[in-house]
This record gives sequence, structure tokens and C-alpha cells, in this order.
Amino acid sequence: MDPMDAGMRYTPKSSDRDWDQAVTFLPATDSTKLEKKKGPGKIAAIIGVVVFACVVALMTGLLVWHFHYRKDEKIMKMYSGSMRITNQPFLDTYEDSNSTEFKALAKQVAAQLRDIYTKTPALAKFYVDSTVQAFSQGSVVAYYLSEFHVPKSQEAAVDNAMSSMNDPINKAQRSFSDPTGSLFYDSVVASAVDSRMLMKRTIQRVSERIRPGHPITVKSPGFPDYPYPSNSLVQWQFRADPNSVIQLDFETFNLEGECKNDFVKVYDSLAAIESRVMAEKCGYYSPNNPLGFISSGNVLLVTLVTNEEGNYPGFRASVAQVVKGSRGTSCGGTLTGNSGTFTSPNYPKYYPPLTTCEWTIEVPSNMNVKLIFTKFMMSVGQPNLCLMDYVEVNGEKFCGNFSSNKVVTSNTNRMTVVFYSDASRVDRGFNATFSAFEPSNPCPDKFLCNNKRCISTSLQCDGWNDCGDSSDEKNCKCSSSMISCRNGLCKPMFWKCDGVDDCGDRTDEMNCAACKPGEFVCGDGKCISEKQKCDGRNDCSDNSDETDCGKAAPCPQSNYVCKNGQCISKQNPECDGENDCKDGSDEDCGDCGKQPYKTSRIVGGQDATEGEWPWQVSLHIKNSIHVCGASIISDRWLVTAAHCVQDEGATRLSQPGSWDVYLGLHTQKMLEKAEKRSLKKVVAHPNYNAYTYDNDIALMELDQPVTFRDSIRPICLPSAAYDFPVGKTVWITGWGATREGGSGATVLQKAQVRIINSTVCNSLMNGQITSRMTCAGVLSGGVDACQGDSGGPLSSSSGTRMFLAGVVSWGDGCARRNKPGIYSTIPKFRAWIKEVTGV
Ligand code: 4AZ
Repeated sequence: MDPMDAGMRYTPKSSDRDWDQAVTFLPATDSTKLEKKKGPGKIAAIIGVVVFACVVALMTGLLVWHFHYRKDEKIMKMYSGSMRITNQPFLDTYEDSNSTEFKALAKQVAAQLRDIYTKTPALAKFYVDSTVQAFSQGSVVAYYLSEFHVPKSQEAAVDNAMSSMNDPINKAQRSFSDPTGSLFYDSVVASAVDSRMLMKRTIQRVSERIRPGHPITVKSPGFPDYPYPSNSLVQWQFRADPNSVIQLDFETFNLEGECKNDFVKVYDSLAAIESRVMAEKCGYYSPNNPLGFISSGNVLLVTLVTNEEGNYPGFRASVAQVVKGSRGTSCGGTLTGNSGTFTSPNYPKYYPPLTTCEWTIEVPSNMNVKLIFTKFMMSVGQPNLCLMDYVEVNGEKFCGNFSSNKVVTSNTNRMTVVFYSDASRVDRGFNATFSAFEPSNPCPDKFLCNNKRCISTSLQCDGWNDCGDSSDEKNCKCSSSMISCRNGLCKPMFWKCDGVDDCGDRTDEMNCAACKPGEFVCGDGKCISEKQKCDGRNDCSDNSDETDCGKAAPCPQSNYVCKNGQCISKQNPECDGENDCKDGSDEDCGDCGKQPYKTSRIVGGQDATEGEWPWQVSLHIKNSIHVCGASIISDRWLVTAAHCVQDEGATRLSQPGSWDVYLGLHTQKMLEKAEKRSLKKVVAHPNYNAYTYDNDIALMELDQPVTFRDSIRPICLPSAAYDFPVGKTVWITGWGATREGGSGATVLQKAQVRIINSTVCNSLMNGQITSRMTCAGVLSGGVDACQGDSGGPLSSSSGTRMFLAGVVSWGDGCARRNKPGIYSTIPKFRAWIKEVTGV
């Protein structure tokens, strides 16, 4: 119906007619007055008439708008709901919407709904009709769509009335009411349909019955040969036997990265009832970041919604029936012994809704219990309130996400852990380990943090917040290699005057005046005259002015070699604005590494400014989504990670034709603004090791050279001798996940991390660091590269330029405490890059 026709019309009343007459009694028609007052009087009268007429016209217009249009503006509201019919046996034919039985029961349910709505004053006037979409077993659950035409001003009242049908009081009133004498019902739930699902050009509904021991495979339309259709709604309804649940595992999931455009929604229901939504997902999930769900009952609904734009491959998933209480769905119990591990149900996939589990941990009687959550992701409504899903440990509730280990201890040898998930919104849950400790010695041979964590004593007073609450950095006596901050903290000396307030009270950034031109900077920071260098006297306290004086050939490996063979002992002389080589080759750098738009997720990052990282490249699988980053090193060549270009089954990522390359891209939403290229060649490092990620570097040649501009420009390549010192602040950039297990960023993210000592890193990473790997991160956690950032740059500034220090390679999760990101060290590959590219 035309909404304009649906409501009240404006009918003139008698008082309105009086308005018309009033217009005829205007003083301007009094000719005698006009004769007496000539000139200005006449003009004033005319103006008066015109103004009065305008006011009347305006008021009439406003009245017409108010009564005719504004009040009548109605919107169509669709509510999706379910009700349980308690006095009907389930018939198999109810699963077929064309069967006579289905139609008969659907008619009864529709009549029942009409009765409910017409007895509810807030709904009666606006109700249009209901259609039953499906039935499921248990006794019989009916799923329906109800349509209302609601004046805009009443929308909230109608929403309230519909959601209050879920209230226990209303349920009790309605239970067992029965207008026709044939239907008894309870458990009515309803909520407004997600408006993005309405008005789609194509709608497809699939209904599948899952049999025990016979999992089925479902695919988005066209998968894997074509992208999924645009502007579509596809729904898969899955039913299983009573007392079973449904396990949905996405084997491949590759949708547009922006959920407001294309998304998959999974419901713990057969209808798209928002109060039963388990998750809304978009973007890319790789097999090592599995996306899987379990229903709470014997039904599950998957919806795929797409908008006009974006061509993405879609998904393939397996759907299986699982007996309730079997592995993945069961949880809780008694845990004994000195230590152990347990997880939320279905971990690391998503836990089922409407689940409560209780574990009792019991350790030997003279010991207490320590529980460490190594992963914790519980869907939140309002942080801290824990009104939705939560874990309760000895009565204290925890919810939301912890990016680093959370430790909870008990004062006795027992601990109770309760896991609770409500009817909607699920997450990955938790992984926890418990251990027994002696109350008098909670951290044997370790340092006890205030937050109850135990850390290695060697991490105490090392300048890093290893505990997470800085308690390991308090009351320290700083060694000579540390800065003594005024607030009592110690920080490594190499953080002095680096532009970052490491102490927190700026002590480390005081007295940092740089040496003047013509002065030499001593190793200890002192400034001496350039003339005092190599004069035979120790003018710097550390003799640094007398080292590297008049070195003769051969050139040590740590020195820079000019094009003409000259050996330069100065650290990192290339592109530093000073001519160090006689042939000027150290300054032959073009515009590399310059950031025309520099201002100043990646996890713990922020949006980059557009054009701030002009060498950053987004690598898309052809006609699909972003999967890796890369860096421009010349007008033809890019550097990325070798692990990004490994074949994955049928996806031949080692082939140049499998890629779309976006240069000068800022947001993944505006690919059209970027320069899109194809590739001519992909060369992975010949010694790349897929198990250890050693030599994780690859080169890509563009099909056509690119013309540099402000937003597309190469990063400077460091020489083989270039040193990126420990502690140096460097930048990571990319469109990767903004939290571990999360989806990619739309806008390019940037974050600052620091180079980490390789020996420390190797012990943190269990001996997996080779000499071709650089570690960088924030050891207290929270800032890191993550999935999707791989192949992208680790950029390090020197003067006014940025140098490529590394290529994002791997890590143990993302942004975890004491787990830095690992990067392929560019200087180690300088000769190979030259050999392959000539750059
Ligand atoms: C990845 O999967 C990945 N935290 C990249 C970087 C890191 C972890 C994972 C570093 O591409």
C-alpha cells in the first residue's frame, strides 16, 4: 500500500473556512484611508497585505504537512519470531512447507498470532499479517514473520511491545491461552528483522535435514567457481533430531571485509530472530583461524546477505548433527592433580549459546589453586558488567577479552569455575591452565607480580613491564646501562632521547639537545668538535672519537661499501643527507622512503593518514580480498613474504596470475581510488622453509612499471651492513586483523613497536629465531602485526627517510605478552634482492 494513502487525510473544518473570510477583511481595501494617506501609507498597506498573506499561506502549508504527511508517514516493520506449541505432536510433513499438514498448522498459528496482536493495544492498530516460515521438532516450534505498518512515531512503542512478549510475566499470561480451542503454546520470542535483509533482489531459501553420521557440505552460490551474487539473501535452515545439536564448520570463508555490505549471520533458530543471533561474520578466515559454531538445540539458520558491490568467493562449510553432551558440546566436571588444562566447549571454535558448565578444581590439601587464562574471548555487552556471557571464578565474574594472560588464585585448595553463555552472541571462549602452589611460596624461583603472575627473575628491573601491572619495574636499583627515571623506574639506556616518554615522567627525554653542525656525537651522547675526532686524544669518555680512524682495506662486513668500492665505517651512511662516498653513491636514493603526508590495526594501532605509507601495497587474491601486504622497492618490484606466495591446494598463489596488486590504497572500501596492477613474476626465496619460516621473503615484479607520485613511492632498501639497533622505534603497517582471531581492518593501520634483542627474543620464542629474523614488538603485549599484515613492511626512520627493516613474517598469536612479532631481516637479503631485481 502507498504509505501516503494509508493514514488520515486533512479535511478542512468550519474554523478553517473562517480563516478564508478573515482574509477578505483586510484594511488595504479601505479606499478612504488610502486617499487620506497618500504615498508611503499606501505602500505600507500593500506590504502588510503581502506579509499577512504569506504568513497565512505558510501556516496553512505547515498544517497540511503536519496532518496530511507527517502524521501519516508509516513504515513497514517485520518481526521474526518463534513460539512453541505444546499440545501438538511433531509430524515429519511439517518439514515440507507444501504439505497439507504444514498449511493447516500454519493457518492456525497465523490465527493465534492475530489473536495475540489484536489483544495487545500497542500492536492491534498496526498489525497486517503473519506468515509461518518453518516448523521444527520440540514439541512443535513454529517460526514466523509478522508484518506491521507503524507510524514512525510509534516505532519504539511497537518494538517494546514485541520484545515484552518475551518477558516471563507475559509468557505466563499467555501460556495455555487458546482462542480456537486447539493450540497451546509458550516460549514466544520475537524481534525486528535486520533491515539489511529486506528488499533484496534475489531471495533463496534452502532447508536441510541433517542425519546422524551424515554431515553435509553447503556452499555459497557459485563457490568456488564464481563470486557470490550481489544484492541477495540466501538462507539455509538446518534441522537435526531432537536431543541433538548442529555443528557448523566453515572450511573456507572469504567475504568482503566490511560487514555492513556483505555478511553471514548464524542464528540459534530456524528464523532470523535477532535475539537468537550467534554471530555476524565477514572478511577472510584462514584454516588456522577456524570459524565454527554449535547450536544449543536441534536447529540452526545461516544467512548470507550481500549488497550491490563487491565480488568475493564466499564460503564452504560442513554441517553435522552431534549428540547433545558429546565432545565439543559438553563441559564441566571435577579436575584434580597438581596441574591441568581445560577449555570452554568447542574451543577454539565458538562456544554454543545457552550453555552453563561448572568445573571444580581440587589440588592437594596443603596447596592453593592458580588459574591462568591463556586465551579469553567472551562476547560482551557492556564491559565489566558481564550481563551476557561470562566466566565466574570463585564468585568473581570475568567477561570481554584479555589480550594477555589473566591469573586468578584461590585461598584454599578448591576453585569453582562457571562458564555461562546466554541466548545470543557467542565467541571463542577460553583456554585455561590450573596449577597447585604453596601459599607460602607462590612463585618458586620466580618473581611474584602484584597481579599474582610469576615471571622469570631476570625480567625484573629490565625496563619492560613484564608483569602487566609494572610491579616488576618498581623499587629497582638501576644498573649503569639503565636510565634512572625520577619516578623510580629503570629503562634501557638506548631509549634515552628517542622521542618516546619511556619513563612516564619524561626523565629519559630530558637534556637531549642534539649536537650542533660541525660537532661529533660521542657514544655516550656528549658533543665534541668534529676536529677532536681522531686526534689521538680520548675526548669522549668512551673513546668513541678515536675509533674507526683511518681504517685501511679490506672493508669489514659491518661497513658500507660505496659503488666505487670505498669502505665507509660510519653506521648507516646511506641516504642520510651527507655525502660519505667520494662518488656520492651513498646519497643516490631518489625519493625513497619519504613520507609526503606524514602526521605524527594491526593490533593496538590506529588509522594511518591517507598517503602516509606510500610504499605499502595490498595484495589481493585475484578478484577477491586482501590477504597480504607488500612494499614497493622500485617502479617494478615489490617485496613480500614467501609464505604469502605458497600454493594452497587449488589456489596457485605462487603464480603471478593469481594476484591483484593495489598501490596507493588507503581503505579497502575504495579500491577504485588505488592503482590496480597485475604481476609478471613471483620469486620466493629459494631457501624459504615453510616449517621454520626461515628466509620468509619473496619478490614480485609488476606487469608494467608504476609512475611514482605522493601516494605511491618506494621505501629505501638498507645495505647489507645497515644496523637497526635494539630498542629503536619502528613502524608496522597493514590491513591485517585488529585482534587475534579477528577480521581485517578496512583503513590502513599503523603502530609503533621496538626492535627487540635477538637473544631475549629467541628465548621468548623457544629457540625459533634464526639470524635472518628480526624481532619487534611491545613485550607487555597489545601492539603487534597480525594475520593479513604478513608480507608488509617494518619501516624504520632515519633522518627524513624510511628504510625497510623487515617483512612481516610470523608470531605466536598476535599482541600477546612476551611474544614479539617476527620479521624477515632485509639487510640479510640485500644481495639476493639485487641479484633478482637489479635494485
Ligand atoms: C599471520 O598469520 C601473522 N604477531 C602475521 C604476524 C604475526 C602473527 C600472525 C605477528 O599472517
